[in-house]
Amino acid sequence: MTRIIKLGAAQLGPVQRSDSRESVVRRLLELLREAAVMSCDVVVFPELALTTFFPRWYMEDQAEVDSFFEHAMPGPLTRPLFEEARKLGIGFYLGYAELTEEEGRARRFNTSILVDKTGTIVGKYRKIHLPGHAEHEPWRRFQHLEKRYFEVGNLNFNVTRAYGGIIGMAICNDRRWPETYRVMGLQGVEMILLGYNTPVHNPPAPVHDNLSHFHNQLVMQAGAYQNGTWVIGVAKAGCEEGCDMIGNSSIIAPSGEIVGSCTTLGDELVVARCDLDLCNSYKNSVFNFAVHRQPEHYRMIVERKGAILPPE
Ligand code: CDV
Repeated sequence: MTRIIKLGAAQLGPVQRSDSRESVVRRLLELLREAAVMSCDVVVFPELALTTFFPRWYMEDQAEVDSFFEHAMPGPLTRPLFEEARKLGIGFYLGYAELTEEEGRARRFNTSILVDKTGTIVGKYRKIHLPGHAEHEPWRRFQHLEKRYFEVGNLNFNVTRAYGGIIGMAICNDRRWPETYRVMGLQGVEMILLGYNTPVHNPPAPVHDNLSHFHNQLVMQAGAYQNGTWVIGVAKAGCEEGCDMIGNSSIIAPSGEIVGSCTTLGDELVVARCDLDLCNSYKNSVFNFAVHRQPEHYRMIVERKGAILPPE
């Protein structure tokens, strides 16, 4: 029996600072309904899908920062998404800024959730690889203050049994790190869902700017192939508050091939029938970890933050 997930990659065009949450949720609902008409099982929305990418601004007023965060999920403005999902019998992945009370204090994470067809949250992930910087750097054309506004995620790279398969989540910069895929690959992941906000311009390394699309696809295609998993990468794209962001939302098969991708920089749905059993031909052959992976034969390398210790 084949295990098919009909997957909708729901790219969003820009969300401006003046756009209300209500208006963004209306756009998400429209994409959700379009996906339901196409018989999708699950729809993937981008990272921080409910607001503009606010880490591009330096803000000192915590109340202002917190206005970009969700204090509950679902909350009053996002509940319609969950209700519509239940009504249509379709699930979704959603990225948002999470403000929560844990260990007796307010904590802020760049978070994604996986919601099943009954509108129930069945998985949660908090971004681990937070790019950018923590202090104001006025020399930049725009800031990237994720290290200021979020804590590093504390939920590991776990996988969830959902939609008849083994599903993992990651967020944006995580996709550039091989360990993201491998940690989930070692848990048998069959489909990794991830949203991103990626500016074309990279202030610390502008020579990479013309490679931003290539690097986006390179990392996701390699992660898919090397772990025999589907990878779904979904952008918030276009010109947001003067900052150009890449699109190219893609559905990538375990072969590493792109089987569907967005062609615009706006709200756009791309759909593919994803056969989870395609993972097996990679997991059982060239990437049969139990048979061919040789971790016990590597020289033990001890990693320190930012440096690899030389071998003894
Ligand atoms: N939102 C992100 O994590 N963006 C990073 C940028 C800063 C390079 C990314 O990896 O796409």
